[in-house]
Amino acid sequence: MRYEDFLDLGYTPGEDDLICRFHLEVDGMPFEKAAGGVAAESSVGTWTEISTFKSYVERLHATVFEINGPEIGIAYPIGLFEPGNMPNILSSVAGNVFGLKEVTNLRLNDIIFPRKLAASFKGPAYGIQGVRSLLGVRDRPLIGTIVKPKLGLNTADHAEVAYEAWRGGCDIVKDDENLAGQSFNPFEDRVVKTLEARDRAEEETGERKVYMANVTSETETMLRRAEFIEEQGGRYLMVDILTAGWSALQTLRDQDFKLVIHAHRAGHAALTKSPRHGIAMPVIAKISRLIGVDQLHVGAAVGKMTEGKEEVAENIEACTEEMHGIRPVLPVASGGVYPGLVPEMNRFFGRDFVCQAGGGIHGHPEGTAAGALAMRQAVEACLQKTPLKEYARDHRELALALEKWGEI
Ligand code: RUB
Ligand code: CA
Repeated sequence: MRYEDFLDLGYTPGEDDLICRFHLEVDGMPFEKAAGGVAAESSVGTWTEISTFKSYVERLHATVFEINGPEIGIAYPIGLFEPGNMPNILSSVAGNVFGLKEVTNLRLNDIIFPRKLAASFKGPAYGIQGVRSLLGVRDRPLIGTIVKPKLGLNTADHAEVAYEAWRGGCDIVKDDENLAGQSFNPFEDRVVKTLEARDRAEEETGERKVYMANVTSETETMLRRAEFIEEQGGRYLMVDILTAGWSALQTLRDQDFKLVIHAHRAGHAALTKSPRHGIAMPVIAKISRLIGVDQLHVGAAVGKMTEGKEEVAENIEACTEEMHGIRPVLPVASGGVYPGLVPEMNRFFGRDFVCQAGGGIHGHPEGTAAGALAMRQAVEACLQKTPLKEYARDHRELALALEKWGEI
């Protein structure tokens, strides 16, 4: 088959096709031929016609079925893929194609998994409703923090910062993405001491609190760490899905630990930041959801990171839209969040999200507990539909936060 043979604009994808939508830019080859080239290289073709090609192979070829300017749609027959094998699927649809010489830019903007292929993955064990039941918080956004400074604190101080955050009003405390088992704060000791702090905070506040220890590591170590969290009475783990890798994530999910999986996406911008090349965040979100994370960073829309509202809305949709009955993933808003942003985030995200702030809590003039309380007050003000400034009149912690960081 020649590249041109992978093009059929009259083709209507069937329910067993996997569909990918790409943004494509070409140099030195007609656009349609290059589009066919992408379909060829990501399915059964190569750059020249070959004598080993059998007629029965043809039923597996991908088809360019849609071209709208630089946007193309490709349908892949399900038989091309091994069920339950995410690396295999991505080695096809997001593999060699990025390197073709005539393809100057290529971005995988969307992926739609057929039901049968989706059913070969576990999906989230908890998802939005599971997390809400676990925490016993039904009617408001969850409030989370990252222990800061992100690296360097010793174990006792780490646990103390976590305790202060819970005491002040956080539901969730997490490690940062690059904290693992460094010598200044070893993993097991940290889990033990931070869970002790959690128990203390639960007793004092009467609220359910959770700690997300970062297990990101080589896969075997990661599994041992997850097991350790479970043994110690933890309820959550966090993992950097991209640096750990899809295969490791799948292995972690497939153990069926009784732990909620929080997915950090550190490194995603290397794939997602260019609008013309790479892999879009909704694709990463759908892959993570299929494999089975329960909550995922989607951007804050109004914080310190580059993604604007339109992009974050697409990320949220990928986490929550109907997807063959697979549980929705809880969106986590993070990156430069502080109390003054909460009303805008509330309008944008609705109630089902984790409002997560590091600097915006630990940077409070009166410390971590006051910072957590200010965040809680901002959320309460929104639930009562009271403007922050008005609420701040008799909520000192919120007033101080607004004074330091302002609001939008
Ligand atoms: C937030 C934080 C998050 C990143 C990435 O800290 O540590 O890991 O910002 O977030 P702070 P995302 O609140 O101090 O900015 O993946 O959501 O962009
Ligand atoms: Ca971080």
